[in-house]
Amino acid sequence: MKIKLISPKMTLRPMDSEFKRAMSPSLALLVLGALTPVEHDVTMEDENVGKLNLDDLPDLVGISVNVDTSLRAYEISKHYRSQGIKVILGGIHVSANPNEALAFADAVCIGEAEEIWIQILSDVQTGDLKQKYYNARPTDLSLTPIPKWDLIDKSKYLYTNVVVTSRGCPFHCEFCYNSCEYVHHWFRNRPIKNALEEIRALGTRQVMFIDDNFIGNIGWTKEFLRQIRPLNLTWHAAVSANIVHYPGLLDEMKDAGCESLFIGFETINEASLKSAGKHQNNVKSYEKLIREIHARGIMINASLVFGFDGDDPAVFEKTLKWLVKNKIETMTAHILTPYPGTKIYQRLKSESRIVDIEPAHYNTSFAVFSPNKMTRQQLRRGYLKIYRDFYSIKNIIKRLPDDRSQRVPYLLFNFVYRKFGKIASRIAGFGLMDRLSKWARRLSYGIE
Ligand code: B12
Ligand code: SF4
Repeated sequence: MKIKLISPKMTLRPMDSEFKRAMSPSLALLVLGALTPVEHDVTMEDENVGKLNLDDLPDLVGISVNVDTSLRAYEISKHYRSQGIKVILGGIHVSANPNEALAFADAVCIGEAEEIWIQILSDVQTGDLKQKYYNARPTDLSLTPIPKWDLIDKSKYLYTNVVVTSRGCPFHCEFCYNSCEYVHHWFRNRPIKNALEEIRALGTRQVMFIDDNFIGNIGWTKEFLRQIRPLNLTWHAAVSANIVHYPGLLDEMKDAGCESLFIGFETINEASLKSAGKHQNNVKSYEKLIREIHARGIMINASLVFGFDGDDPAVFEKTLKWLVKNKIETMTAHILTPYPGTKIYQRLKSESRIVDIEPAHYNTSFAVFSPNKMTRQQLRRGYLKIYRDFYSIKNIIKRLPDDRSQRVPYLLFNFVYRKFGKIASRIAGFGLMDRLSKWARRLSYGIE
């Protein structure tokens, strides 16, 4: 069979550049490619880095869908189905909202695909495609294959060194898709030897771990760190703020090559944290955590959310001061967004507070609900302003890391990716993305 896998074009927030779309290919589709038996002819097209060829006639089309790409995915699906081609949709948004998605496709995959993809392909071949595919148990992650990287043109992406070592998260914050009931979210790690094999196959010494929570099982993380140390990698990962209780783990991370950590601080407002059910975070220990991380020469990407029930318009100025004072190297901010299927969606819906249902607005840069202590306009304006202010030249200079070894990657990210990202990404174009990132790595860490 001819199988075509598609990643629909994502929406950009006002502060985003084409770098966002070219950041990395869909790992989900590369995994599906790897799961596909060799007798099939599998291809992948990513609308984020080029135009889709919609004139072809594959036997099966598979599309990976997030909430903000859902309308485009449904459009693409409609096009193929009008020609009698079978379309299956999967991914986070479809898994959380299978009935909605099924109205636009022949079949949907709810949750992980590893244990059901072969069955789906065989059902297409025998003309017996079911409407819903759902793996009743959490996937055994030893079955996750090495992604089929040769499906894509690597030159079009900034990062083709992304690795997942786990699925799920031990926590279930109200606003996160990990709060959805649809499928198994409990935390699982891959066998260490599989993750190591994947890293070696990448052929690079710089790796981005894109797990929800790299420290979901600290025993596993410690053993993994011990085993990657001899590889002399530099790497980046996302961890929960409870890492403050494990200073020894931070030492081991630095020894194993950690350069930066993405941390979901979410808010410096205690009442807001409580309202989000984020009990593992403690605002009082945030500054200690930052000191511990910086002391080890690791940079911080602070993830923040604005619009919690405890937030009023003063939250933006307070947070900006806090970020600058603590010399946070990079910030990723979001307007609280009730993704359909999450606990917060159910709550805000029951309170009749969801006022914008345009899926393309669910990319965390729109106030799609009525906030508690400010207007939607105040929330959006404050969010746009904190981005502008945080990445102003004055504040980039004020936040310059004390650790000299971090200054080059710091300046590259702040200026080339954020401040002048729109121009820089246009100059780089899609064909030069990998060269740009190799150049950045060489300048920052002396490796490719
Ligand atoms: C890497 C990543 C990114 C990368 C995306 C790179 C890319 N081209 O895909 C970047 C940094 C660019 C990014 C951007 C954004 N992201 Co993001 N991202 C992730 C992250 C951390 C990992 C995704 C991943 O690759 N997982 C590994 C793969 C193997 O697992 P998987 O996707 O679940 O796929 C499995 C199944 O779902 C299924 N499957 C998936 N697709 C398909 C398709 C078919 C046909 C089938 C059969 C099966 C199937 O099979 C796979 C194997 O089992 C997730 C968090 C997470 N844990 O999923 C957030 C996440 C997907 N992102 C999210 C968000 C909100 C965004 C942004 C809007 C953020 C922003 N404010 O700009 C943008 C928009 C992105 C977009 N529209 O696609 C949300 C999505 C919420 C939602 N309900 O849609 C998530 C869940 C994070 C979160 N906790 O909120 N992101
Ligand atoms: S700690 Fe992060 S990944 Fe885990 S449930 Fe909370 S927001 Fe989601």
